[in-house]
Amino acid sequence: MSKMTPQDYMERESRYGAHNYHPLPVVLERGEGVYLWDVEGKRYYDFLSAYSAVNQGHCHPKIIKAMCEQAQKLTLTSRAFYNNVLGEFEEYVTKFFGYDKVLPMNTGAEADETALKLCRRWAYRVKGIKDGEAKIIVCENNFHGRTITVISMSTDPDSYGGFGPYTPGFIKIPYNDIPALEKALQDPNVAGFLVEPIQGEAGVFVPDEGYLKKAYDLCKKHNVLFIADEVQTGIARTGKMLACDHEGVRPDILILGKAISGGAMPVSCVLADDEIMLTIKPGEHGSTFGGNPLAGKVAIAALEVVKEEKLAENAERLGKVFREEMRNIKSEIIQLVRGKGLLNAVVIRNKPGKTAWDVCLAMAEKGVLAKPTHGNIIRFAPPLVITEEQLREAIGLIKDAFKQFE
Ligand code: IF1
Repeated sequence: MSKMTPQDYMERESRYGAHNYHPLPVVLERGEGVYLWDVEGKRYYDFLSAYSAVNQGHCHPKIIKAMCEQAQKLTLTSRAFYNNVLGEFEEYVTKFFGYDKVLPMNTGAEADETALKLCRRWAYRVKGIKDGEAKIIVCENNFHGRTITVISMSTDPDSYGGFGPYTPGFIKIPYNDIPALEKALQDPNVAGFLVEPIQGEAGVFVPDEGYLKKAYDLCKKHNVLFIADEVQTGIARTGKMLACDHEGVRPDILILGKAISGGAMPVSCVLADDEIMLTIKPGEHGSTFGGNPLAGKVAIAALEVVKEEKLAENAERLGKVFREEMRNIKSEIIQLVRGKGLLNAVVIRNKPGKTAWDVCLAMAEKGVLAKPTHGNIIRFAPPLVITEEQLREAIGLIKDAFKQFE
């Protein structure tokens, strides 16, 4: 059998796999730290980090060691029985983020669904809203996952189109709009406000300074739960452990995923205090893999890495370097650069042959991987372990790619 070409890999995926993605034509085989190598041995800087799941860098030795050790002992018991790791993870993660309790799940969407169920249950059992009448406020251009209820909150036809009928009970308001939130909160049946502290998928929309705090205070005034989806913005990505930390906001329900496992395996969770968390009784929610021992050990290691390697501080410092350097690029196709920490985006003035996709292809050629969102926005999110030297080398390659479009 002759060696497979990249084309062979891509054609095999097309033949046997669903066509629910349109990847960049790069076939990756190995990752280490900020680097990825394709099947032909070409090295790339990873500037997507699997959509911020690999904040600790690819195959971090500490995380992989924890994973391998546990994998040889016990991977899954289900929650039908206790195990010796789940409690260790629960204690570690609740103390790490400062909440009474955690409900462990696997994917971000499952964690968002769990948060919605907790919010509705709290509405009926604690706030006293009539059963079945609870409403949850969400923002336009949100992204919280791909399940039917989650896309029922979406305003993006690519996310919700052709998948109806939809789950009722959501009020959609503009993002970063306090008066709109205040108006929506007049409805006594509102139980929660679900928001991304920065809208990642929408194109790294950073709200006005003070937006999160004002929103939080308004929710408290109306006895409404402030629910932060930090699946993408959490775990040091924006220069603080949580994006809400930039404004000193402590969400009533905190949703985490992605980098809580360092990208080694799917781990997500929801954190809340007892008044909210204990409204779900035994047998009323769960998941086969949620809280499995392997996930627990991996997540503890992944969170230890964030602290030990001061990833938030690194993201804060190098994010400023990145935005300054990108803003110095004189290019007619760069409309603006925005972001926080190492979650950044460049908005492209798409022209024929000079689209964000073309730029991403050119950057891949130069050895930097990033992918456009919404057609003209390129998200730049390298692993948070990146050094200044590596960042500056990558920026040089990015600048070279942009030069092709002058
Ligand atoms: C895809 C987007 C990013 C998320 C937030 C929950 C979830 C996500 C804030 C759900 C997931 C992923 C999903 C992935 C691509 C990626 C993505 F472009 F889709 F929107 F990052 F921006 N909350 N985001 O960002 O977590 O169930 O995927 O574990 O679906 O294409 P998940």
